[in-house]
Amino acid sequence: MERTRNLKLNILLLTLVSGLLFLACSDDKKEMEPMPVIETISGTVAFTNIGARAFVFTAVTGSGISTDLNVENAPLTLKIGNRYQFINNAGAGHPFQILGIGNTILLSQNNVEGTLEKDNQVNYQVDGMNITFTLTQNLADQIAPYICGNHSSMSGRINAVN
Ligand SMILES: [Cu+2]
Repeated sequence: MERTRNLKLNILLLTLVSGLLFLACSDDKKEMEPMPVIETISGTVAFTNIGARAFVFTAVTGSGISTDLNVENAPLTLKIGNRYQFINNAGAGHPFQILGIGNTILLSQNNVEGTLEKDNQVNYQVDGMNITFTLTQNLADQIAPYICGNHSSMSGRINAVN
């Protein structure tokens, strides 16, 4: 009888100790969690098209984003770490894509899935003809031109800056 009780006590103690250890470890893990996902949009850019020849940016608001308005396939400058919304007034016939090095597709407005669309920190969202994403360092490291998913002549440079 005494032995069984001792065994039970030991098991109880072991359970308690391992429980405490687990809690201690979970606390450590909390500090290792990635940065919070950014939801606030810093800057927006609206654009339209000139036939199948060019994208043309028509309006920029907010901060972190700059470009030349009403210029064909103008370069875009985006500050790293900010979240942006692209308003595509060119329509579904001109899906906006952001390419990566070696012409991989990082983000794509059409049914092609870009390699960073599921990235938690990029937090890519499509809302009608608008796309929203965060320019993470990882995305910035890979970023190459923007391009239309249907017309390769509709393309311009993206400069990711600090
Ligand atoms: Cu197009």
